[in-house]
Amino acid sequence: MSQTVGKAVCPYCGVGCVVGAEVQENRILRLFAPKTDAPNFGMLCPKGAYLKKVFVPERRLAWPMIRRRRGEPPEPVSWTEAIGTIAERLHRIRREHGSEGIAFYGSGQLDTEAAYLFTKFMKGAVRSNHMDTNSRLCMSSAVAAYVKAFGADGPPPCYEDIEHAEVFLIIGANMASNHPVLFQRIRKRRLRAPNVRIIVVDPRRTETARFADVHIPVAPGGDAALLLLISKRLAAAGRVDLRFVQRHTEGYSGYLNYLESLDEKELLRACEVNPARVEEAVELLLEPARLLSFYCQGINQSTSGVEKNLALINLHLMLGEIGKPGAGPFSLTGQPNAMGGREVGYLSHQLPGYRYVWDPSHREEMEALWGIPRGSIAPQPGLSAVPMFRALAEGRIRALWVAATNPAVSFPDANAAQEALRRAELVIVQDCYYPTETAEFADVLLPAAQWGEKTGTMTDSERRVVRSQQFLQPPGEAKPDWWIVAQVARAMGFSGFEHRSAEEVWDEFRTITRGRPCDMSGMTNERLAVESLQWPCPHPRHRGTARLYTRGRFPTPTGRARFHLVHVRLPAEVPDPEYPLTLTTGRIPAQWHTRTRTGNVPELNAQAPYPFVQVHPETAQLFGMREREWVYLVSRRGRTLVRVEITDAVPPGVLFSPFHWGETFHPETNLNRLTHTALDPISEQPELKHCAVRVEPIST
Ligand SMILES: Nc1nc2c(c(=O)[nH]1)N[C@H]1C(S)=C(S)[C@@H](COP(=O)(O)OP(=O)(O)OC[C@H]3O[C@@H](n4cnc5c(=O)[nH]c(N)nc54)[C@H](O)[C@@H]3O)O[C@H]1N2
Ligand SMILES: Nc1nc2c(c(=O)[nH]1)N[C@H]1C(S)=C(S)[C@@H](COP(=O)(O)OP(=O)(O)OC[C@H]3O[C@@H](n4cnc5c(=O)[nH]c(N)nc54)[C@H](O)[C@@H]3O)O[C@H]1N2
Ligand code: SF4
Ligand SMILES: [Mo]
Repeated sequence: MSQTVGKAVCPYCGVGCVVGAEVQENRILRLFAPKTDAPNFGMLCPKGAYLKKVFVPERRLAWPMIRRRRGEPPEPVSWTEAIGTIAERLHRIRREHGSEGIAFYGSGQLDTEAAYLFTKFMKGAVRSNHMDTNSRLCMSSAVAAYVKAFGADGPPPCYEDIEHAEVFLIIGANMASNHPVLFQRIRKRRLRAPNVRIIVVDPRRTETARFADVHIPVAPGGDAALLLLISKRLAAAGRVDLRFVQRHTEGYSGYLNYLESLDEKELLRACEVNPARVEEAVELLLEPARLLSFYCQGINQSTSGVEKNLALINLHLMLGEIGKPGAGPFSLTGQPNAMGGREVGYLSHQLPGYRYVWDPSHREEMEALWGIPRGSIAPQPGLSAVPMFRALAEGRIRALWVAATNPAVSFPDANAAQEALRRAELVIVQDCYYPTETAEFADVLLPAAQWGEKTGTMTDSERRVVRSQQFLQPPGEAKPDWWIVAQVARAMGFSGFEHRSAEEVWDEFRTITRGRPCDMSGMTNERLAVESLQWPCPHPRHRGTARLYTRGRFPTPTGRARFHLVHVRLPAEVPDPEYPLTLTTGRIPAQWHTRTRTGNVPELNAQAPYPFVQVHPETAQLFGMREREWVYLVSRRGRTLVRVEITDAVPPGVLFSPFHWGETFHPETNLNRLTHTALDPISEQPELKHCAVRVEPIST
């Protein structure tokens, strides 16, 4: 039997490692990391290395299914029936409630082809801007801050900057756990260049923090105060790149006045940090050195996430540490195609190619490109994720199509999210696994081909666009996501969805980016078949762009980057006598989100078998908690079961628990029953990182 070799981007984190597979008779014989392929050059972390084990036939959603009556199990149907039912019911809802009765909630795990066609379907054909994704819970604050400061989204640096950086500032990111292959590059850099220094800002002493020269255990939510304090000290010491500031930025003098007006003691109190640690960080930054910052959910998932991002960007602008090798503020993307989703404009205020629904010229351009009548695209942004679920609960939105995400577990205030799904008139769930917690609420289930089973394109954290080739046949009737949405669109009578392959979808999308900041028009299918490229890449002979803003010109009206004033704000919910502890949430190395995939891999489950909570010894003593005991964590909104792990890696009064285990693990586990839906006012990203809780024994 002939053996073939295929390559596909790892379906987990935004590092975007390329994984090779030797395949025979539709089975993977061996996985490997190709030595010459960027960005991982032969490296994989355990999640990527165990991908062979995720093909568990009995856990796959392999046929379309319809649930005839709520409360009864769904039954397999043909694609014709599933698509016909969806088309008919969506048409009816549109007739009775208007286009705005229909919403879509997607994911950074869809490939670009699928995310683009869903955007075209919702915003161009259905004409509802109620389209949002789990990226709202993930990076919307980072996106908003990049746009505010630089005029456009997109991380300016690239991975290779790791090999040029002299000081790393890793803030609100546990890279050793969540971007492990990239962190491996930082480790190597540190070991090879003894002058390199690493500062880690995280309330917990994580694996990442253990590798740091300076670990600053900031109080949960205290990052803006800390960054302002560091910036104030550096400005006072004259450590400002005045040439850069004067030539390439605006708003500095106002910012400097503001920094000078701040009271150091108040800032210290707000971030609750030992002054000696701040001093150490300032010392490391005093001498000019290439500064590369990595950041993620510890500063994004906050009611002042945009401001925290801006505080960090201000620091880079002040030091002139951007647009040159080894420098820049690098927002890490979480999911493999979160960046691609940004490019196709899948958030409720966006259109493809970094265009916006509120800009009349952008709407007109898209209407012309899509060949739809002028005025088709609604001018108001749709509802973002949290308000969308609220509208669903209140009956203002009637139908929700969910693809490649499991909001019953990953959404803040999961009780309320589940109630919204329960109240919906129509829920469509498109996934590759079954059962999932969200599938329990589905009226129609659509089986998606998964990693290795389809051809598609994704963009990683460094703007690198990588093509994955199909090397396995999907099980049963499972189909690529782009095919599914195209079929539904056609069944509804919309034109512009006649594509016959992922390549045809890509060709349409890439031309739409022409002239835009994320220009990918030079990335032809022929090129992507043999190489990966970083945007902008504006013509077929262009070699792609490793770094943005190397000439100090920014896509703002004046060409300058902008300083913004940043305020110190408390998290929305802080401890009180009834709920005396701060809960922060996140991830661990061996599990991926809601475990639909990693939960099938024995080797990964063995490393992380149960939901747990990290508790400081003093807190454990105060509240009578014992090691390995099962307890309830309780907030104003709900409760969940966790096992106690006593460790001084968390500060007193702060608990940490990962959100990986939902109700399919145990009916009483789902950490997001505790979290709340307070939003950042600019990005509308929810504050998943902080809520107030208490601990209860399981006997009550
Ligand atoms: N193994 C694994 N890897 C993953 C994922 C996964 O599920 N599993 N998910 C992927 C996705 S989608 C994403 S978005 C990324 C997320 O990657 P990260 O952002 O690194 O992940 P988190 O664990 O959510 O949060 C990071 C850290 O923020 C800290 N933190 C909490 N509150 C604060 C605060 O107020 N300030 C600061 N400075 N830090 C704080 C937490 O202690 C935690 O260590 O990971 C990606 N990689
Ligand atoms: N408390 C708390 N909650 C959080 C976070 C936190 O830090 N703390 N982080 C938030 C963040 S940053 C994120 S990104 C979200 C992640 O949360 P989710 O998006 O819910 O995470 P997953 O479990 O990865 O869900 C992806 C689903 O898509 C399916 N899937 C995988 N590949 C494909 C595909 O190719 N096609 C289709 N159709 N389906 C596919 C999987 O089987 C799975 O059911 O969680 C958010 N929730
Ligand atoms: S580092 Fe991320 S992309 Fe690379 S193998 Fe691990 S999970 Fe996959
Ligand atoms: Mo994420």
